[in-house]
Amino acid sequence: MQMGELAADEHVKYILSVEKRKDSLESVVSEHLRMNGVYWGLTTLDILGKLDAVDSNEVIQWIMKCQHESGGFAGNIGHDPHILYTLSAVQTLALFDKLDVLDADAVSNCIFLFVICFYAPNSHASLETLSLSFFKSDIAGLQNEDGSFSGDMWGEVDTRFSYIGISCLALLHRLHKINVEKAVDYIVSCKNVDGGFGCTPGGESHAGQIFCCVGALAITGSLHHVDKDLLGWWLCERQVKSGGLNGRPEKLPDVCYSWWVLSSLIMIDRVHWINKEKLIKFILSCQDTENGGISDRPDDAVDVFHTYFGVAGLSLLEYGGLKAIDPAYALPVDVVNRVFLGKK
Ligand code: GRG
Ligand code: ZN
Repeated sequence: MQMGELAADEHVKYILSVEKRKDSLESVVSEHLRMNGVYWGLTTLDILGKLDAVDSNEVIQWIMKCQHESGGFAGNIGHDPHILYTLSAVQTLALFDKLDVLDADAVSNCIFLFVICFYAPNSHASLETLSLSFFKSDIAGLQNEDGSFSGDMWGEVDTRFSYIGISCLALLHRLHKINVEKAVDYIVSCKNVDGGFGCTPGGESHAGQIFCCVGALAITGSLHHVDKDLLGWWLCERQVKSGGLNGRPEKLPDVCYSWWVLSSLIMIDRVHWINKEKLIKFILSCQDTENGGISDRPDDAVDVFHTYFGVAGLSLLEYGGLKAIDPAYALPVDVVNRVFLGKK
C-alpha cells in the first residue's frame, strides 16, 4: 500500500474485525445501534467488492430477530424498534437481494406508527397501543377518517425522519401509502434563504439536513423545488483549506461531510464546483493505513461510521476500483437498479 492510496484490504479487515469484537468498548457503546453499524459496515464492504466475505444467511437471520411485532426493526435483538433501524434493516436486506423476506405492508404500516409516536408526544401513546389500534383499521381509513392525519403526521416532522420514511417506503414500493405531496410541502417549508434546509421550518441550514431534504426531493421527483445555484454555492463553500468539507460555516472539516455535502451536490448537478482532488487527499489522510478504518479528521481514532462515509465519498468522487453508490438511497447503484428495475 503506497501513501496516498486507499488501503482497501485493510479497511475490509477492519470492518470484519469490528463485527467479531463484540466485547470491545466500541461495540459495547454501540450495542443499541448495531443495526446501523451492520448497514454502514456491509455497504462499505459491498462498495469495496467484498460483500461475499460475510455469511449472508447469518446476517439475515439476525436482522429478522430484530423485527418487532409491529413490523419495525430495533437496533439489536430485544431492543425497541425505531424508524432509523428500520431503514438500516431494509437497506441491508436490499444489499443481499433479500427484500422478499419482508412483509412490506407490515413494515410500511409501521413507518406510520413511528411518525405518529414521534410527533404526537402528547398522546402518551406507546407503540404497542398504537399498533393495536392501527391493526384494527387500515392506512386509508386512518388517513381519511379525521382529515387531519397527514397534517398531524407531517406537520412537525424533523426532515431526517421525512427522508427515512420516504426512502424506506420507496425501497418497499409503498410510497403510495403516504401523502407524498404533503411530505414534499413540509420539506419545502424547511428551505432557508441561503438555499439550504434545516430540521424544522426556520431551523439553521446544516449539511446533514440538506442531504435528507435533497434526497427526499430526489426520490419523490421534486428537485425543481431546490434553487440549485444558490444551494450549490452554499455547499461548495463547505470546502476548507485542507480540502475537507465542514457541515456549516466556521466549523471543522469532517470526513462524514464527504457524504452529506457531496451527495447533495451530485443530486443538484453541481459537484464540479468543488476541488475533487483536494477532497480525495483529505479523505485518504484520515485512514489508518496499518490497521484499517477511517476517522473524522487526520490522526483521530477510526470508527465504522467514518469508514463508511470516507469510502462512500470516494465512490461519489469516482475513485478507482470502487462500486458506484447512489447519492439519494445511499446504496450501491446496482442494488438500487435491482430494486427498481429488477436488473440483476
Ligand atoms: C442512509 C446515509 C443515510 C442516512 C439516514 C440519519 C439520517 C438518515 C441522516 C442524518 C443526517 C444528519 C443530521 C447528519 C449530520 C450528522 C452530524 C455529523 C452531526 C454533527 O452536527 P454538529 O453540529 O457538528 O454536532 P458540526 O460538524 O456542525 O460541528
Ligand atoms: Zn463526522
